Amino acid sequence: MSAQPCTPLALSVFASEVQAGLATEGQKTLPCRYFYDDVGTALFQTISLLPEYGLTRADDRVIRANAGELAACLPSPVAVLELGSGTGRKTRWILEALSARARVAYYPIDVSLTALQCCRRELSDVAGVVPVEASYLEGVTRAVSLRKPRERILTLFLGSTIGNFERSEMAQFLQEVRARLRPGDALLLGTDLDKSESRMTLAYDDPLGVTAAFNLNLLARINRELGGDFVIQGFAHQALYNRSERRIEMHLRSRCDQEVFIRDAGIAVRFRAGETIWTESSHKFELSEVRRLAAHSGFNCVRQWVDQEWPFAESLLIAGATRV
Ligand code: AVJ
Repeated sequence: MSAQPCTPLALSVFASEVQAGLATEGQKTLPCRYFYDDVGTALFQTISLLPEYGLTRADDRVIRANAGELAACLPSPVAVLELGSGTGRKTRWILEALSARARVAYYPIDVSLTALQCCRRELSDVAGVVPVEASYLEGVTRAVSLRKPRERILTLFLGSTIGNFERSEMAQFLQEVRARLRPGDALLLGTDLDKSESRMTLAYDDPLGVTAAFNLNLLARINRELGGDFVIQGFAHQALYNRSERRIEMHLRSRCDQEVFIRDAGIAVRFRAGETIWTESSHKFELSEVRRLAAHSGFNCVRQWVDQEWPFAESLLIAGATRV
């Protein structure tokens, strides 16, 4: 999770992605990656405390309950990599279980320096923390280059972040991770499972409006960092469950006909009343689907642990002998 403001180079990437997503015919979009500036990160942390949003607590519970069994599945020594480490809270259970056998190296990978500093502060007592400030794949490349002889790698991809990818892009991304690993290395993948529609829509449209603020912050961030003039009250948060795609879609719906200028993206954008910006997809999974996804990405799924209170799965994938 991040804590920008963007550096000048990253800012021009942000500007061009905003331009590409909004200055277009048809459905307007914005990448969900940009939710996580300091304000968005704090709002997401609040979401994870809401009774309606059980995902983060379920992730934490399954890991905590099964960390010992997970460690028993892996030979020693192990180096742990984490994609999008955030504050590293759930990671403590895994590092503790592994470090009962041997000292563990932990490479949190995040684009946010604030998140990495937090990880180092929180986890230095249980592991040798080596922060890697990079995108996911670049970070994996860098971390594996520091591998010690005989060391196995366990990569963590938790919190159902994989659910934010398009389904067609999930296997492709995991293949890229697999290509950087060796046979026998492991990937622990957290996925939110399908549940009743009412539970899911409430989780993404909570009565306090925290998720609405999280979604709308994307427009406020464009105003702050790219010189936009969005009137925030002119848009409404919307969370829809798409049953055939098995995903929650978050949108920002224009309440009226309006035009918005975004100085640093060099665009003027017209909205019709009711028109939306699609900001996030949060895919939900079946257990068998995760096993299939693993197989298509060059991994074998050897264990799956599920939280009963809030259906959520942790799947342990082992890199196979051949890449795909
Ligand atoms: C960060 C992937 C866990 O998709 O559920 C929370 C982000 N979006 N509420 C998710 C989010 C709306 C979230 N993850």
